[in-house]
Amino acid sequence: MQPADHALIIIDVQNDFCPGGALAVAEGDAVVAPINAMMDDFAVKVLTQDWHPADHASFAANHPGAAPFSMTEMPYGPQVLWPTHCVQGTDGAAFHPALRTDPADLVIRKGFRAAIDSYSAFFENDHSTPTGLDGYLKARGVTAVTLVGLATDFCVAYSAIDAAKLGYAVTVRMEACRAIDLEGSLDAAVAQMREAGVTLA
Ligand code: VGL
Ligand code: ZN
Repeated sequence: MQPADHALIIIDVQNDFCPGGALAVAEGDAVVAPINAMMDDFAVKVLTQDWHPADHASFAANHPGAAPFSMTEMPYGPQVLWPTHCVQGTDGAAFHPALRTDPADLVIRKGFRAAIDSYSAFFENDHSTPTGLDGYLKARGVTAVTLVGLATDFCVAYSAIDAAKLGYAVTVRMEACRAIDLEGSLDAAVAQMREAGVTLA
């Protein structure tokens, strides 16, 4: 059992990020078994859920002529244009059916504002709009977080770096994560996490 002030944050283990999904991560479903096994070791357990309206600005389909995985400029900076994924209320947005969700204390949804994407569980992609997770964890006396889930190089990495900036002791359990790996994004994310003081286990 981990100390009571140590939370497990399970990032986006949703059907669309698993094989057969709209933005499938290779072996995305391989994270389910290790995550299920870890859950009972943590006093505080949080699930995040990518949760977009159909008109979300991160979808290539909402930018005429734009190809999925191309880049665009948003008011808050560069943004990858993704295949349409995790649309609110769809099966693709649901958690993987084998993921244990009953033990979770909190489900935090992100990316629900049409004009702004949110990779991190703490802040949207403008790096300033909070999701509320920091307040929740601080109110529960959490000082350390372990992150697992999908995808290593986007939502897990952004969440880990934000958590470190917010003062948490941060561990990413790499065996319980899988990456999209878009043009070297995994290597870059690993370097940025190390730079931020994140422990990669
Ligand atoms: C994610 C791209 C778009 C993720 C979410 O969970 O890593 N990646 N939306
Ligand atoms: Zn998304």
